[in-house]
Amino acid sequence: MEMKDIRYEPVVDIGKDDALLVVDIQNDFMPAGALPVAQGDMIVRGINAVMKLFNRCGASVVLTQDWHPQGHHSFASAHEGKAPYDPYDAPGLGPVLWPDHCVQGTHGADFHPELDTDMAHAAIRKGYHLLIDSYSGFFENDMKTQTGLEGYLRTRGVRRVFVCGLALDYCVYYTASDAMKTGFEVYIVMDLTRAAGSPGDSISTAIETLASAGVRFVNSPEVRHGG
Ligand code: VGL
Ligand code: ZN
Repeated sequence: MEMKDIRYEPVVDIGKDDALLVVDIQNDFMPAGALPVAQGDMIVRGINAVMKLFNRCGASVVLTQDWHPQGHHSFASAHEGKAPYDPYDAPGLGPVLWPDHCVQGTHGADFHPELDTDMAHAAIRKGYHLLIDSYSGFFENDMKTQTGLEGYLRTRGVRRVFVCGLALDYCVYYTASDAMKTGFEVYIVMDLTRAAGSPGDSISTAIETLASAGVRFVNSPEVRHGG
């Protein structure tokens, strides 16, 4: 399934039991960053606008932040003879290794300077265990260690989550699919996401898997105030 085959929802009205998840809008995922996502900077203004909309609607806004210790095992540099984007498969890691990125306390791990973080009610950090990655905002890649996001959303009465941010084929993908598994209704705000595109089929695999899991797709102009 390709991007052009996606069926988009008509207007979606936002209310109190909705949450916007803004995934990994951090310097290292920007075009000049360590793990660049093409056009990653082009979605920041649109995300600010939709965060504002969710605030006006009484809905929740949560940021996620990739937050690795130095020497994290998702980094190629932690493995003898490996280069960034080399295939790698180990429990909680892979399918590829990454350049060093989003190291705790560095500029690369900071949110994009133009992201209006004042509009967020909470931020969830992930990927801070040395030996295991966490693409999803909900679970680490061992598929059982919780970040606490599910509890946060549940205790606030959230039923639907809207996911935007970076990267569509990794952290957005895993966040959306774990949100489905956890029992939320899930929408991806497609115009406010961009993909890493590595390996080559990662984008089509992601959207196909999400669509067949029941995830819905929408664009931000169709996301409106419920009134
Ligand atoms: C991500 C690769 C490694 C992401 C994070 O935010 O999509 N991708 N760490
Ligand atoms: Zn990472």
